[in-house]
Amino acid sequence: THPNTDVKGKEVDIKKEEKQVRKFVKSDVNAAKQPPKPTIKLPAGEDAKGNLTAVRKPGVHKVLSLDLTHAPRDVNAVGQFGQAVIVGSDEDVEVKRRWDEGHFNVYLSEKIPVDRAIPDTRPEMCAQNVVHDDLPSTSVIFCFVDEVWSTLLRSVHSVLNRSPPHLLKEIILVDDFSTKDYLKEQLDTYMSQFPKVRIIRLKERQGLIRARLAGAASAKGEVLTFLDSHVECNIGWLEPLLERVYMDRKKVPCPVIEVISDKDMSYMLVDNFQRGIFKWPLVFGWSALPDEYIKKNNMTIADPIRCPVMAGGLFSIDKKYFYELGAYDPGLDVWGGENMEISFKIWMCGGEIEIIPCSRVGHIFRGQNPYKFPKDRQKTVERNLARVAEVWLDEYKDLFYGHGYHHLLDKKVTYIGNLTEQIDLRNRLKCKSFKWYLENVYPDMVAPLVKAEGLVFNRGLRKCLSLQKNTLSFEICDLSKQSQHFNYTWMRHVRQQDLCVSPLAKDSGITLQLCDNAKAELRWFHKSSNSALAEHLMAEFVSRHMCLEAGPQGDTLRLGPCEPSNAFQKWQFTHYHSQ
Ligand code: LR7
Ligand code: MN
Repeated sequence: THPNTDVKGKEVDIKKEEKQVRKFVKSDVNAAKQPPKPTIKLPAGEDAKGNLTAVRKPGVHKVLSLDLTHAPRDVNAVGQFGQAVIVGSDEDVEVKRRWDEGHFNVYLSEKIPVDRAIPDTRPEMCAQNVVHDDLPSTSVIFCFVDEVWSTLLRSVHSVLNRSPPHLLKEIILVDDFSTKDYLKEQLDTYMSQFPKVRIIRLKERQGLIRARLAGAASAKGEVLTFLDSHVECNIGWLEPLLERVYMDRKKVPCPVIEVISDKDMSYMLVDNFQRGIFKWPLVFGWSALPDEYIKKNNMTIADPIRCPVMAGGLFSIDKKYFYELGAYDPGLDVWGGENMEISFKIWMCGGEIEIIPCSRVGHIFRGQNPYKFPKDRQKTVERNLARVAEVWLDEYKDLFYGHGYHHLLDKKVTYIGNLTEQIDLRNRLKCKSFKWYLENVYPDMVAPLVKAEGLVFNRGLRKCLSLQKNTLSFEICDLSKQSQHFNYTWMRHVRQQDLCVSPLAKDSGITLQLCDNAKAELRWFHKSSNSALAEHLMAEFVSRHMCLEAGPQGDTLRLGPCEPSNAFQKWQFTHYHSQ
């Protein structure tokens, strides 16, 4: 017998209950700020909506659109149905006092039932969708460090209450060496009432990446489903995810991540057609699908959305496939960058990432991480990102370093650790290039390999820089002469082939050196407009106030104290790709 039958009677009541309150606030959290651009190419065997053109097997049923909570709901409880709660001003002190425990309204969260109802925010057609009867089962993995009691429980209850039992193999809680007492025996005792819940305790702080790996290693389900430990899974969230994996084991589906307010704990709807993207230097963000793309492909709000990168915390993946991909780089520490790593890996090595609008999970977005980083937070995250850039970005890694991470190059080798295994893995899997990824998965990404190029025109002299026989000089500008062509790179090099324009340390002369990313003295600040020293080439490393300057006779090239209006210090490249 299918679980659909024994709970069917309940379905009606609960639906009615949830319809009582449906007040959603359009959220501008993470709203798209980028103007939409080109189209995304489709893989073979799939239509524009991401539906596979091949059907798998007969034996389907309607998505189980129900909340399996059998206990009668306390309709008078605060926060019920995902409503906002206004805390009385007399309680403000308590709210403030407890805020830092989780960097959200911990005080209020405690007053809200751990199994509260939330509004069914799926597009209407989702409830009519069919899924296969023989979907694979999943292990749901929550890793946490010092998570707030009420939100951890609410996360677990939402999975227990809204997942078809036959598909939920187990819930694995990986305690990443929490320091809070309530997360010890008290948590064991509480969870012992649920046979499906298992707790794994790490003996030292591993960070979320290795904590997830520990959870995955002991998972018994065919599919792994990772979730953050402060979420609420919505009605019918699981089946649409598993359906995608079942149809194609290389699909990695993510739910729509909705917003649970950190202040009033209300459950808020997010905009439709949002996909995960990144900007330089590998910063995650959301961006709406281009309108033309939606129209051209006749997309409805319920169709899967192909995603260049995932947010990181919430996704399902075929367990075997996860390991075929080499799981996560275990050298990533604590927090950050792992979503970029797994996203590039999935796309470049033959898989796909999708957001499934019929699957929705609320997440508390916090202003700060509420737990301590064993080392400096900034350093940890940038080190993780540098590992990802070194392994996956090919020649485009310059764009990563060029957007504010030059300093990582100075001591790269010792700083970011050994990458041999990750590079071997990429070769073994015969993954495609990052260029392929940009062209096929994220064509609207702007990724010029140099910042500027062409002739280097000096405004005062009205001549161009030329490099002949290892010597720099000035000539009448002539685009047809290769000797006058230079690049201004992301490393901030003024470069022709392997040679870089370099200040001489001793006098204020200029020389040429073999380009070397690790040599900070080869870096020149240059902005073509919008700065006090527009068009200047500033030798930051030598002195903050020294600029490249042509002699009025065109016979010298030297460093001089920067002067905003000195035309002999103004240099212009023929073409600028980026500012
Ligand atoms: O050392 C740690 N050990 C842990 O177990 C640090 C964290 N954790 C746990 C933590 O308790 C939580 O359950 O790991 C989970 C994620 O940590 P958060 O909630 O502090 O992360 P986040 O929500 O701020 O950040 C997003 O990016 C992270 C790092 O790259 C992870 O991928 C998170 O899972 C991810 N969260 C989401 O994708 C939810 C939507 C956010 C957006 C956009
Ligand atoms: Mn989170």
